[in-house]
Amino acid sequence: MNNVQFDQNSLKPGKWIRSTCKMCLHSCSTRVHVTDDGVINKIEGDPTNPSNAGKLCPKGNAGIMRHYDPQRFKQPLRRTNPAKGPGIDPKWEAISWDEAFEITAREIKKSLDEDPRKIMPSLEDFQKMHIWNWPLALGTRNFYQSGGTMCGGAYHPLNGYVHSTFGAVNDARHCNYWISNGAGDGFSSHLHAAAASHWVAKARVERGMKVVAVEPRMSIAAAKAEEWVPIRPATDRQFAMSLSHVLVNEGLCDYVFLRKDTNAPYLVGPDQYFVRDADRQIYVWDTSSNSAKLWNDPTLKNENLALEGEYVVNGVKCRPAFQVYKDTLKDASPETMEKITTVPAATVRRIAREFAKEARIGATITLPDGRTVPLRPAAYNYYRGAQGHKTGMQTNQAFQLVNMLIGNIDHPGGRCGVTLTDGSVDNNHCYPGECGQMLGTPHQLGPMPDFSWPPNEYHLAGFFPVGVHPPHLNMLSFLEPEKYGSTFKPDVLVNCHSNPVWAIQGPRDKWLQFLREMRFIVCVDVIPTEMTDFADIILPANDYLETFNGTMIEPPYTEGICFRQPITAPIHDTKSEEEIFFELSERLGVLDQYNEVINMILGFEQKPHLKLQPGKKYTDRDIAERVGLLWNDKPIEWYMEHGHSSTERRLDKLYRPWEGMRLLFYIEDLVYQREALRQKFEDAKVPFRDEWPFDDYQPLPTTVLDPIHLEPKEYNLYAITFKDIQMNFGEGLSNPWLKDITYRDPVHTGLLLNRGTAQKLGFADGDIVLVESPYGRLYGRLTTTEAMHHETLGVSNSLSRTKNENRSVLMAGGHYNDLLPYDMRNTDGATGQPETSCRVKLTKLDDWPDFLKHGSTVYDFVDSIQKAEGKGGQHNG
Ligand SMILES: Nc1nc2c(c(=O)[nH]1)N[C@H]1C(S)=C(S)[C@@H](COP(=O)(O)OP(=O)(O)OC[C@H]3O[C@@H](n4cnc5c(=O)[nH]c(N)nc54)[C@H](O)[C@@H]3O)O[C@H]1N2
Ligand SMILES: Nc1nc2c(c(=O)[nH]1)N[C@H]1C(S)=C(S)[C@@H](COP(=O)(O)OP(=O)(O)OC[C@H]3O[C@@H](n4cnc5c(=O)[nH]c(N)nc54)[C@H](O)[C@@H]3O)O[C@H]1N2
Ligand code: SF4
Ligand SMILES: [Mo]
Repeated sequence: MNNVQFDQNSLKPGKWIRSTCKMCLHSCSTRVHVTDDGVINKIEGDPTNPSNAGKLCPKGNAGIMRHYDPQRFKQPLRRTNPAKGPGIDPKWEAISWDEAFEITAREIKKSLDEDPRKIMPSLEDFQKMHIWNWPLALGTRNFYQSGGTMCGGAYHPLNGYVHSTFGAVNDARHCNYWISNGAGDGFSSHLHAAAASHWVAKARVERGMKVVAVEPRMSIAAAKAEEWVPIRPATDRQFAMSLSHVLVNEGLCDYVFLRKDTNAPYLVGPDQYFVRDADRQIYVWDTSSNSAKLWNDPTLKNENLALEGEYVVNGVKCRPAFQVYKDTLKDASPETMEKITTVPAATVRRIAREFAKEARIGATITLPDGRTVPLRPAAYNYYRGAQGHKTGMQTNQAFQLVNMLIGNIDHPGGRCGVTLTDGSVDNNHCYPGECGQMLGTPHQLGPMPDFSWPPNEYHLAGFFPVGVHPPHLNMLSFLEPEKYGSTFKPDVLVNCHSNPVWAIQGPRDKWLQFLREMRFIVCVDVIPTEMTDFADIILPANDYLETFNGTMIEPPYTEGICFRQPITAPIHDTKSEEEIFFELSERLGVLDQYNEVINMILGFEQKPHLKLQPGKKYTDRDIAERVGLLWNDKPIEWYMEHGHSSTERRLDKLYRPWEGMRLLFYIEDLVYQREALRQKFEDAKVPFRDEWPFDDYQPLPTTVLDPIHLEPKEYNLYAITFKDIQMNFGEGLSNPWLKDITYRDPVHTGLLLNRGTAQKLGFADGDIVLVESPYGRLYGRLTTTEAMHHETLGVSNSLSRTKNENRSVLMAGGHYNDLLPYDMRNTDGATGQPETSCRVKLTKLDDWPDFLKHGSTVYDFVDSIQKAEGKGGQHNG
C-alpha cells in the first residue's frame, strides 16, 4: 500500500496496517499506525473502503485508549469475595489460564450434565456470530443479553417481512427528502454512523437533500435538519398513519407500484385471510371484466387490478388489502392524530404533500447495470427511538407503509433493505413465497425456539414465533415461576462482550438479585464493567487491535468482508475469544457440535472445503481466513494486505432484489401466526392464555394506543433516552477521550427539560430532582432547554451510570432503565419488543441523596471541567 499519503500523521517511524474498527458493532475500515517499537499511535479511516470512505467517528479514533487502558484485564482472575454488588470489590486473584479453564469448564459441565437449560448465555459480539451462537452446541436456547429486543425487537422481523433483510435505511445517494424519525442514521448512530453521516452530509451539500426530523428531542439530526417536528414519545405510529391518511386520501400514492409490485390488490376476507380457491390460490378483482380472478390468471393486466372497493367472491365479502388499510386510516386523520402526537394537523398535511412531491412518482432512473427502475428520492427513516415501543410490529409496519405508498421500497432514493451479511458474494437474500409474493423472513437472527408448555426457555422466547429474543422477560420467570411455568432455574451464566447489568431494562436491584442467585458466572471481557463485577471467573480477551476477524454488518452501499488483524501482539496475558470458546467446547465435550454450529452459522457449508472438521480446534485467524475465502476465494494474505473486500454493492442486490415477486403490503402471515399460537396456548391450557396480547399481531397497523399513555396522570411527563456519535452503551464512558468530549456537552450533563415546562412546574435550571416512574427512580440535575418536546424529559446514556469497580466510570444519579417496565403489558405480543420510554414525575430536592455525595460522580466531574474552564458550575458536595 502507498505509505506516502499517510506519513504526515505519525511522528515516529513505523508502518500502517489495514484493519477494521470494533468500537461499535459496525465495521468501518481502518488503517492503524504502529511504531517500529510496537506502539499504536494513530487510527484513521481507510479511504479504500467505499463504505466509510476514510471516515471514522470519535469512537473509532479512541480505540487506542481502549487498547492501552490501564484498567484492562491483564490475566485470568478468580473472585475471592463471595459478596456481589455495585461497588463491592470482587477481590480478584490472578490465576493461570489452565486453572481458569478448568474451573469454568467444571462449573458449566455440572449444569450441562443436569439440564443444559440451566445455562444462561449472554454473548453479544455482533461481529462474531460464531461466538453468539455457541450455546446451540450446548442445547440451551436461553438468552440473557441486552441487545435482543431493546433496539430492534420489532424492527428486524418487520424488515424481514418487507425487504427480507435485517436492517433498512434511506438511500442517501439519491434521496432528496429524508424524514428522520427517532433514529440517528446519517447523523449520530445506527448503521455505520461514520459512513452514513458522510453519505448524508454529501447529499445535503451536493443535492440540498432536505431533512425533517420528527423527535421529542432536538437530536443532532434535528439540529441540522431544515425542520424539527417535536412529537410526544411513543406516538410515532399514529404520526406515520396520519401521513398515510393524507397520501391515501389525496391520491398521492404510487398506484403502478402497488398494483404490480405488492400484494395490495389481493382480496382480504372478513377473517383477515386472503380469499382463496380450493388450490389455495388468491383472488384479485379485475376491473376490466368486473370479476374476480386468480392472481396468476394470464388474462389479468396489472393496471386493471382493483386497489379499492368492496366485492363478493364465492359468497365471501372482501376488499383489496389497500382498501382495508384505507378503511383503517379513516380513524387516523391528521386532526384526530394531532391529539395523540401533538403534531399540528397542518404540519402533517404539508409534510405528506412535500414528501409525495419529492418522491417524483412516475420518475425512473437508468442504473449502470442497464436496468431502468423507479426513482423515488423521498424516504421515511426510523429506528430505536420511534420503534422501541409496546406495539412494535404494527409501528414498524406503519412506518414502512409510508414508504410503500409512494413506491420507494428498494428503489433509488427510497427505503432500501440492508442485509446483516451475505456470506458469499453470489447470495441474494430474497426468495419466492406463495402466490407470487416474496417470502417474508422475520427470523433474521435464526429461527426462534418452538412453543412448549411448560416453557423450555426462561425468557419465554417460544411464545414469540416471529420475534426476537426478549431478555427482559427472564425477570417474569424469576419473579413468578409458578405463573410462567418455570420447571428449571438457570444457575450458570456465560457472558462475553455483553453488559446486561447496564443495558437491560427493569429494576437493577432485582436483576442484581437474579445474578446473585447464579451458582457461577464467567465473563469474557476486556475491561471491568457492571457485569464483570458479578463474575466468579474473568477470562480476559484480546482486544480488537490484537485479533483476526472477518465481518460485514449492514453497510447499505457496499458488500464484502471487513477484515481485522493484529496490530500488536497481545500486550497482556489474554486470549482470543475463539481460543477461549474452542477450548471450553473441548473441555465440555461439545467441540464437534460447536464446529457444526459454526459451519451452519457462518455458511461454511456452502463451500465444503472450508468446513470445520470434527475434533479440531481453530484460531481466530483460521475463522477469519475462512470468512474471507467464503466471500471471494481470496487467501488471508490478500486480506492482510487489502484490509477488506468491500466493493460497491451489486446493484441487483440493492435495488429490486425481489424482481418478479410481490412485496408484502399486507402481512397475512401474522394472522396465521397469531391463530396458530392461540391454538397452541389453548391446547396446552396455558394458564394466562386469556391475558396474552394476541391482538398485537395484525396484518396491517392500527391506531391502538400504547399503555404508556394510560399510566396514572400524576406521572405528568414522558422520559426517553438517547446516545450520540461519540458514545456507545456501557463501555464508551470509561474511555478518557470519549468521556471528555461527552461531559463537555450540556446535552449529556443534565436531565433535559423544556424551559417553558420547567417554569410551569416550578423548576429551574440546575435543580436537583428525583425522577420517578411507576417502576423505578433516578436522581439528576435539570438542564432546561428549548430543544425538548414540552412533555418530555431527556436522559442521555451518559447519565445512566451506576457504581462499579471500573475507576474510569463515573456514577450518575441512577439508571434510566430502572424507570422502564418489564412486563407483558408493555411488551409487543408479536415480537417481544419492550417499551423503551416511560412516564415520570419530578420532585425538587434540596440536596443530593447521601449515596451521591460520596465519591466522584458525573456531576462532580462536570463541575470540575466547568471550573477549570472558568464557567462556574455547581458543586454537589
Ligand atoms: N454512535 C453510536 N452508533 C451506534 C451505536 C452506538 O452505541 N453508538 N449502537 C448501535 C446499536 S446496537 C443500535 S440499536 C443503533 C441505535 O440507533 P438509534 O435508534 O439511531 O439510536 P438512539 O439514540 O437509541 O435513538 C434514536 C433517537 O430516538 C429518539 N427518541 C427516543 N424516544 C423517542 C420516541 O418515542 N419517538 C421518537 N420519534 N424519537 C425518540 C432519541 O432522542 C434519539 O435521538 O445504533 C447503532 N449505532
Ligand atoms: N438506557 C439504555 N439502555 C440500553 C440502550 C440505550 O441506548 N440506553 N441501548 C440498548 C441497545 S440498542 C443495545 S444493543 C444494548 C447494548 O448492550 P451491550 O451489548 O451489553 O453493550 P455494551 O455496553 O457496549 O457492552 C459490550 C461489552 O463488551 C465489552 N467489550 C468491548 N470490546 C470487547 C472485546 O473485544 N471482547 C470482549 N469479549 N468484550 C469486549 C465491553 O467491555 C462491554 O462490557 O443496550 C440496550 N440498553
Ligand atoms: S461507526 Fe465509529 S465506532 Fe462504529 S465502526 Fe465506524 S468508526 Fe468504529
Ligand atoms: Mo442495539
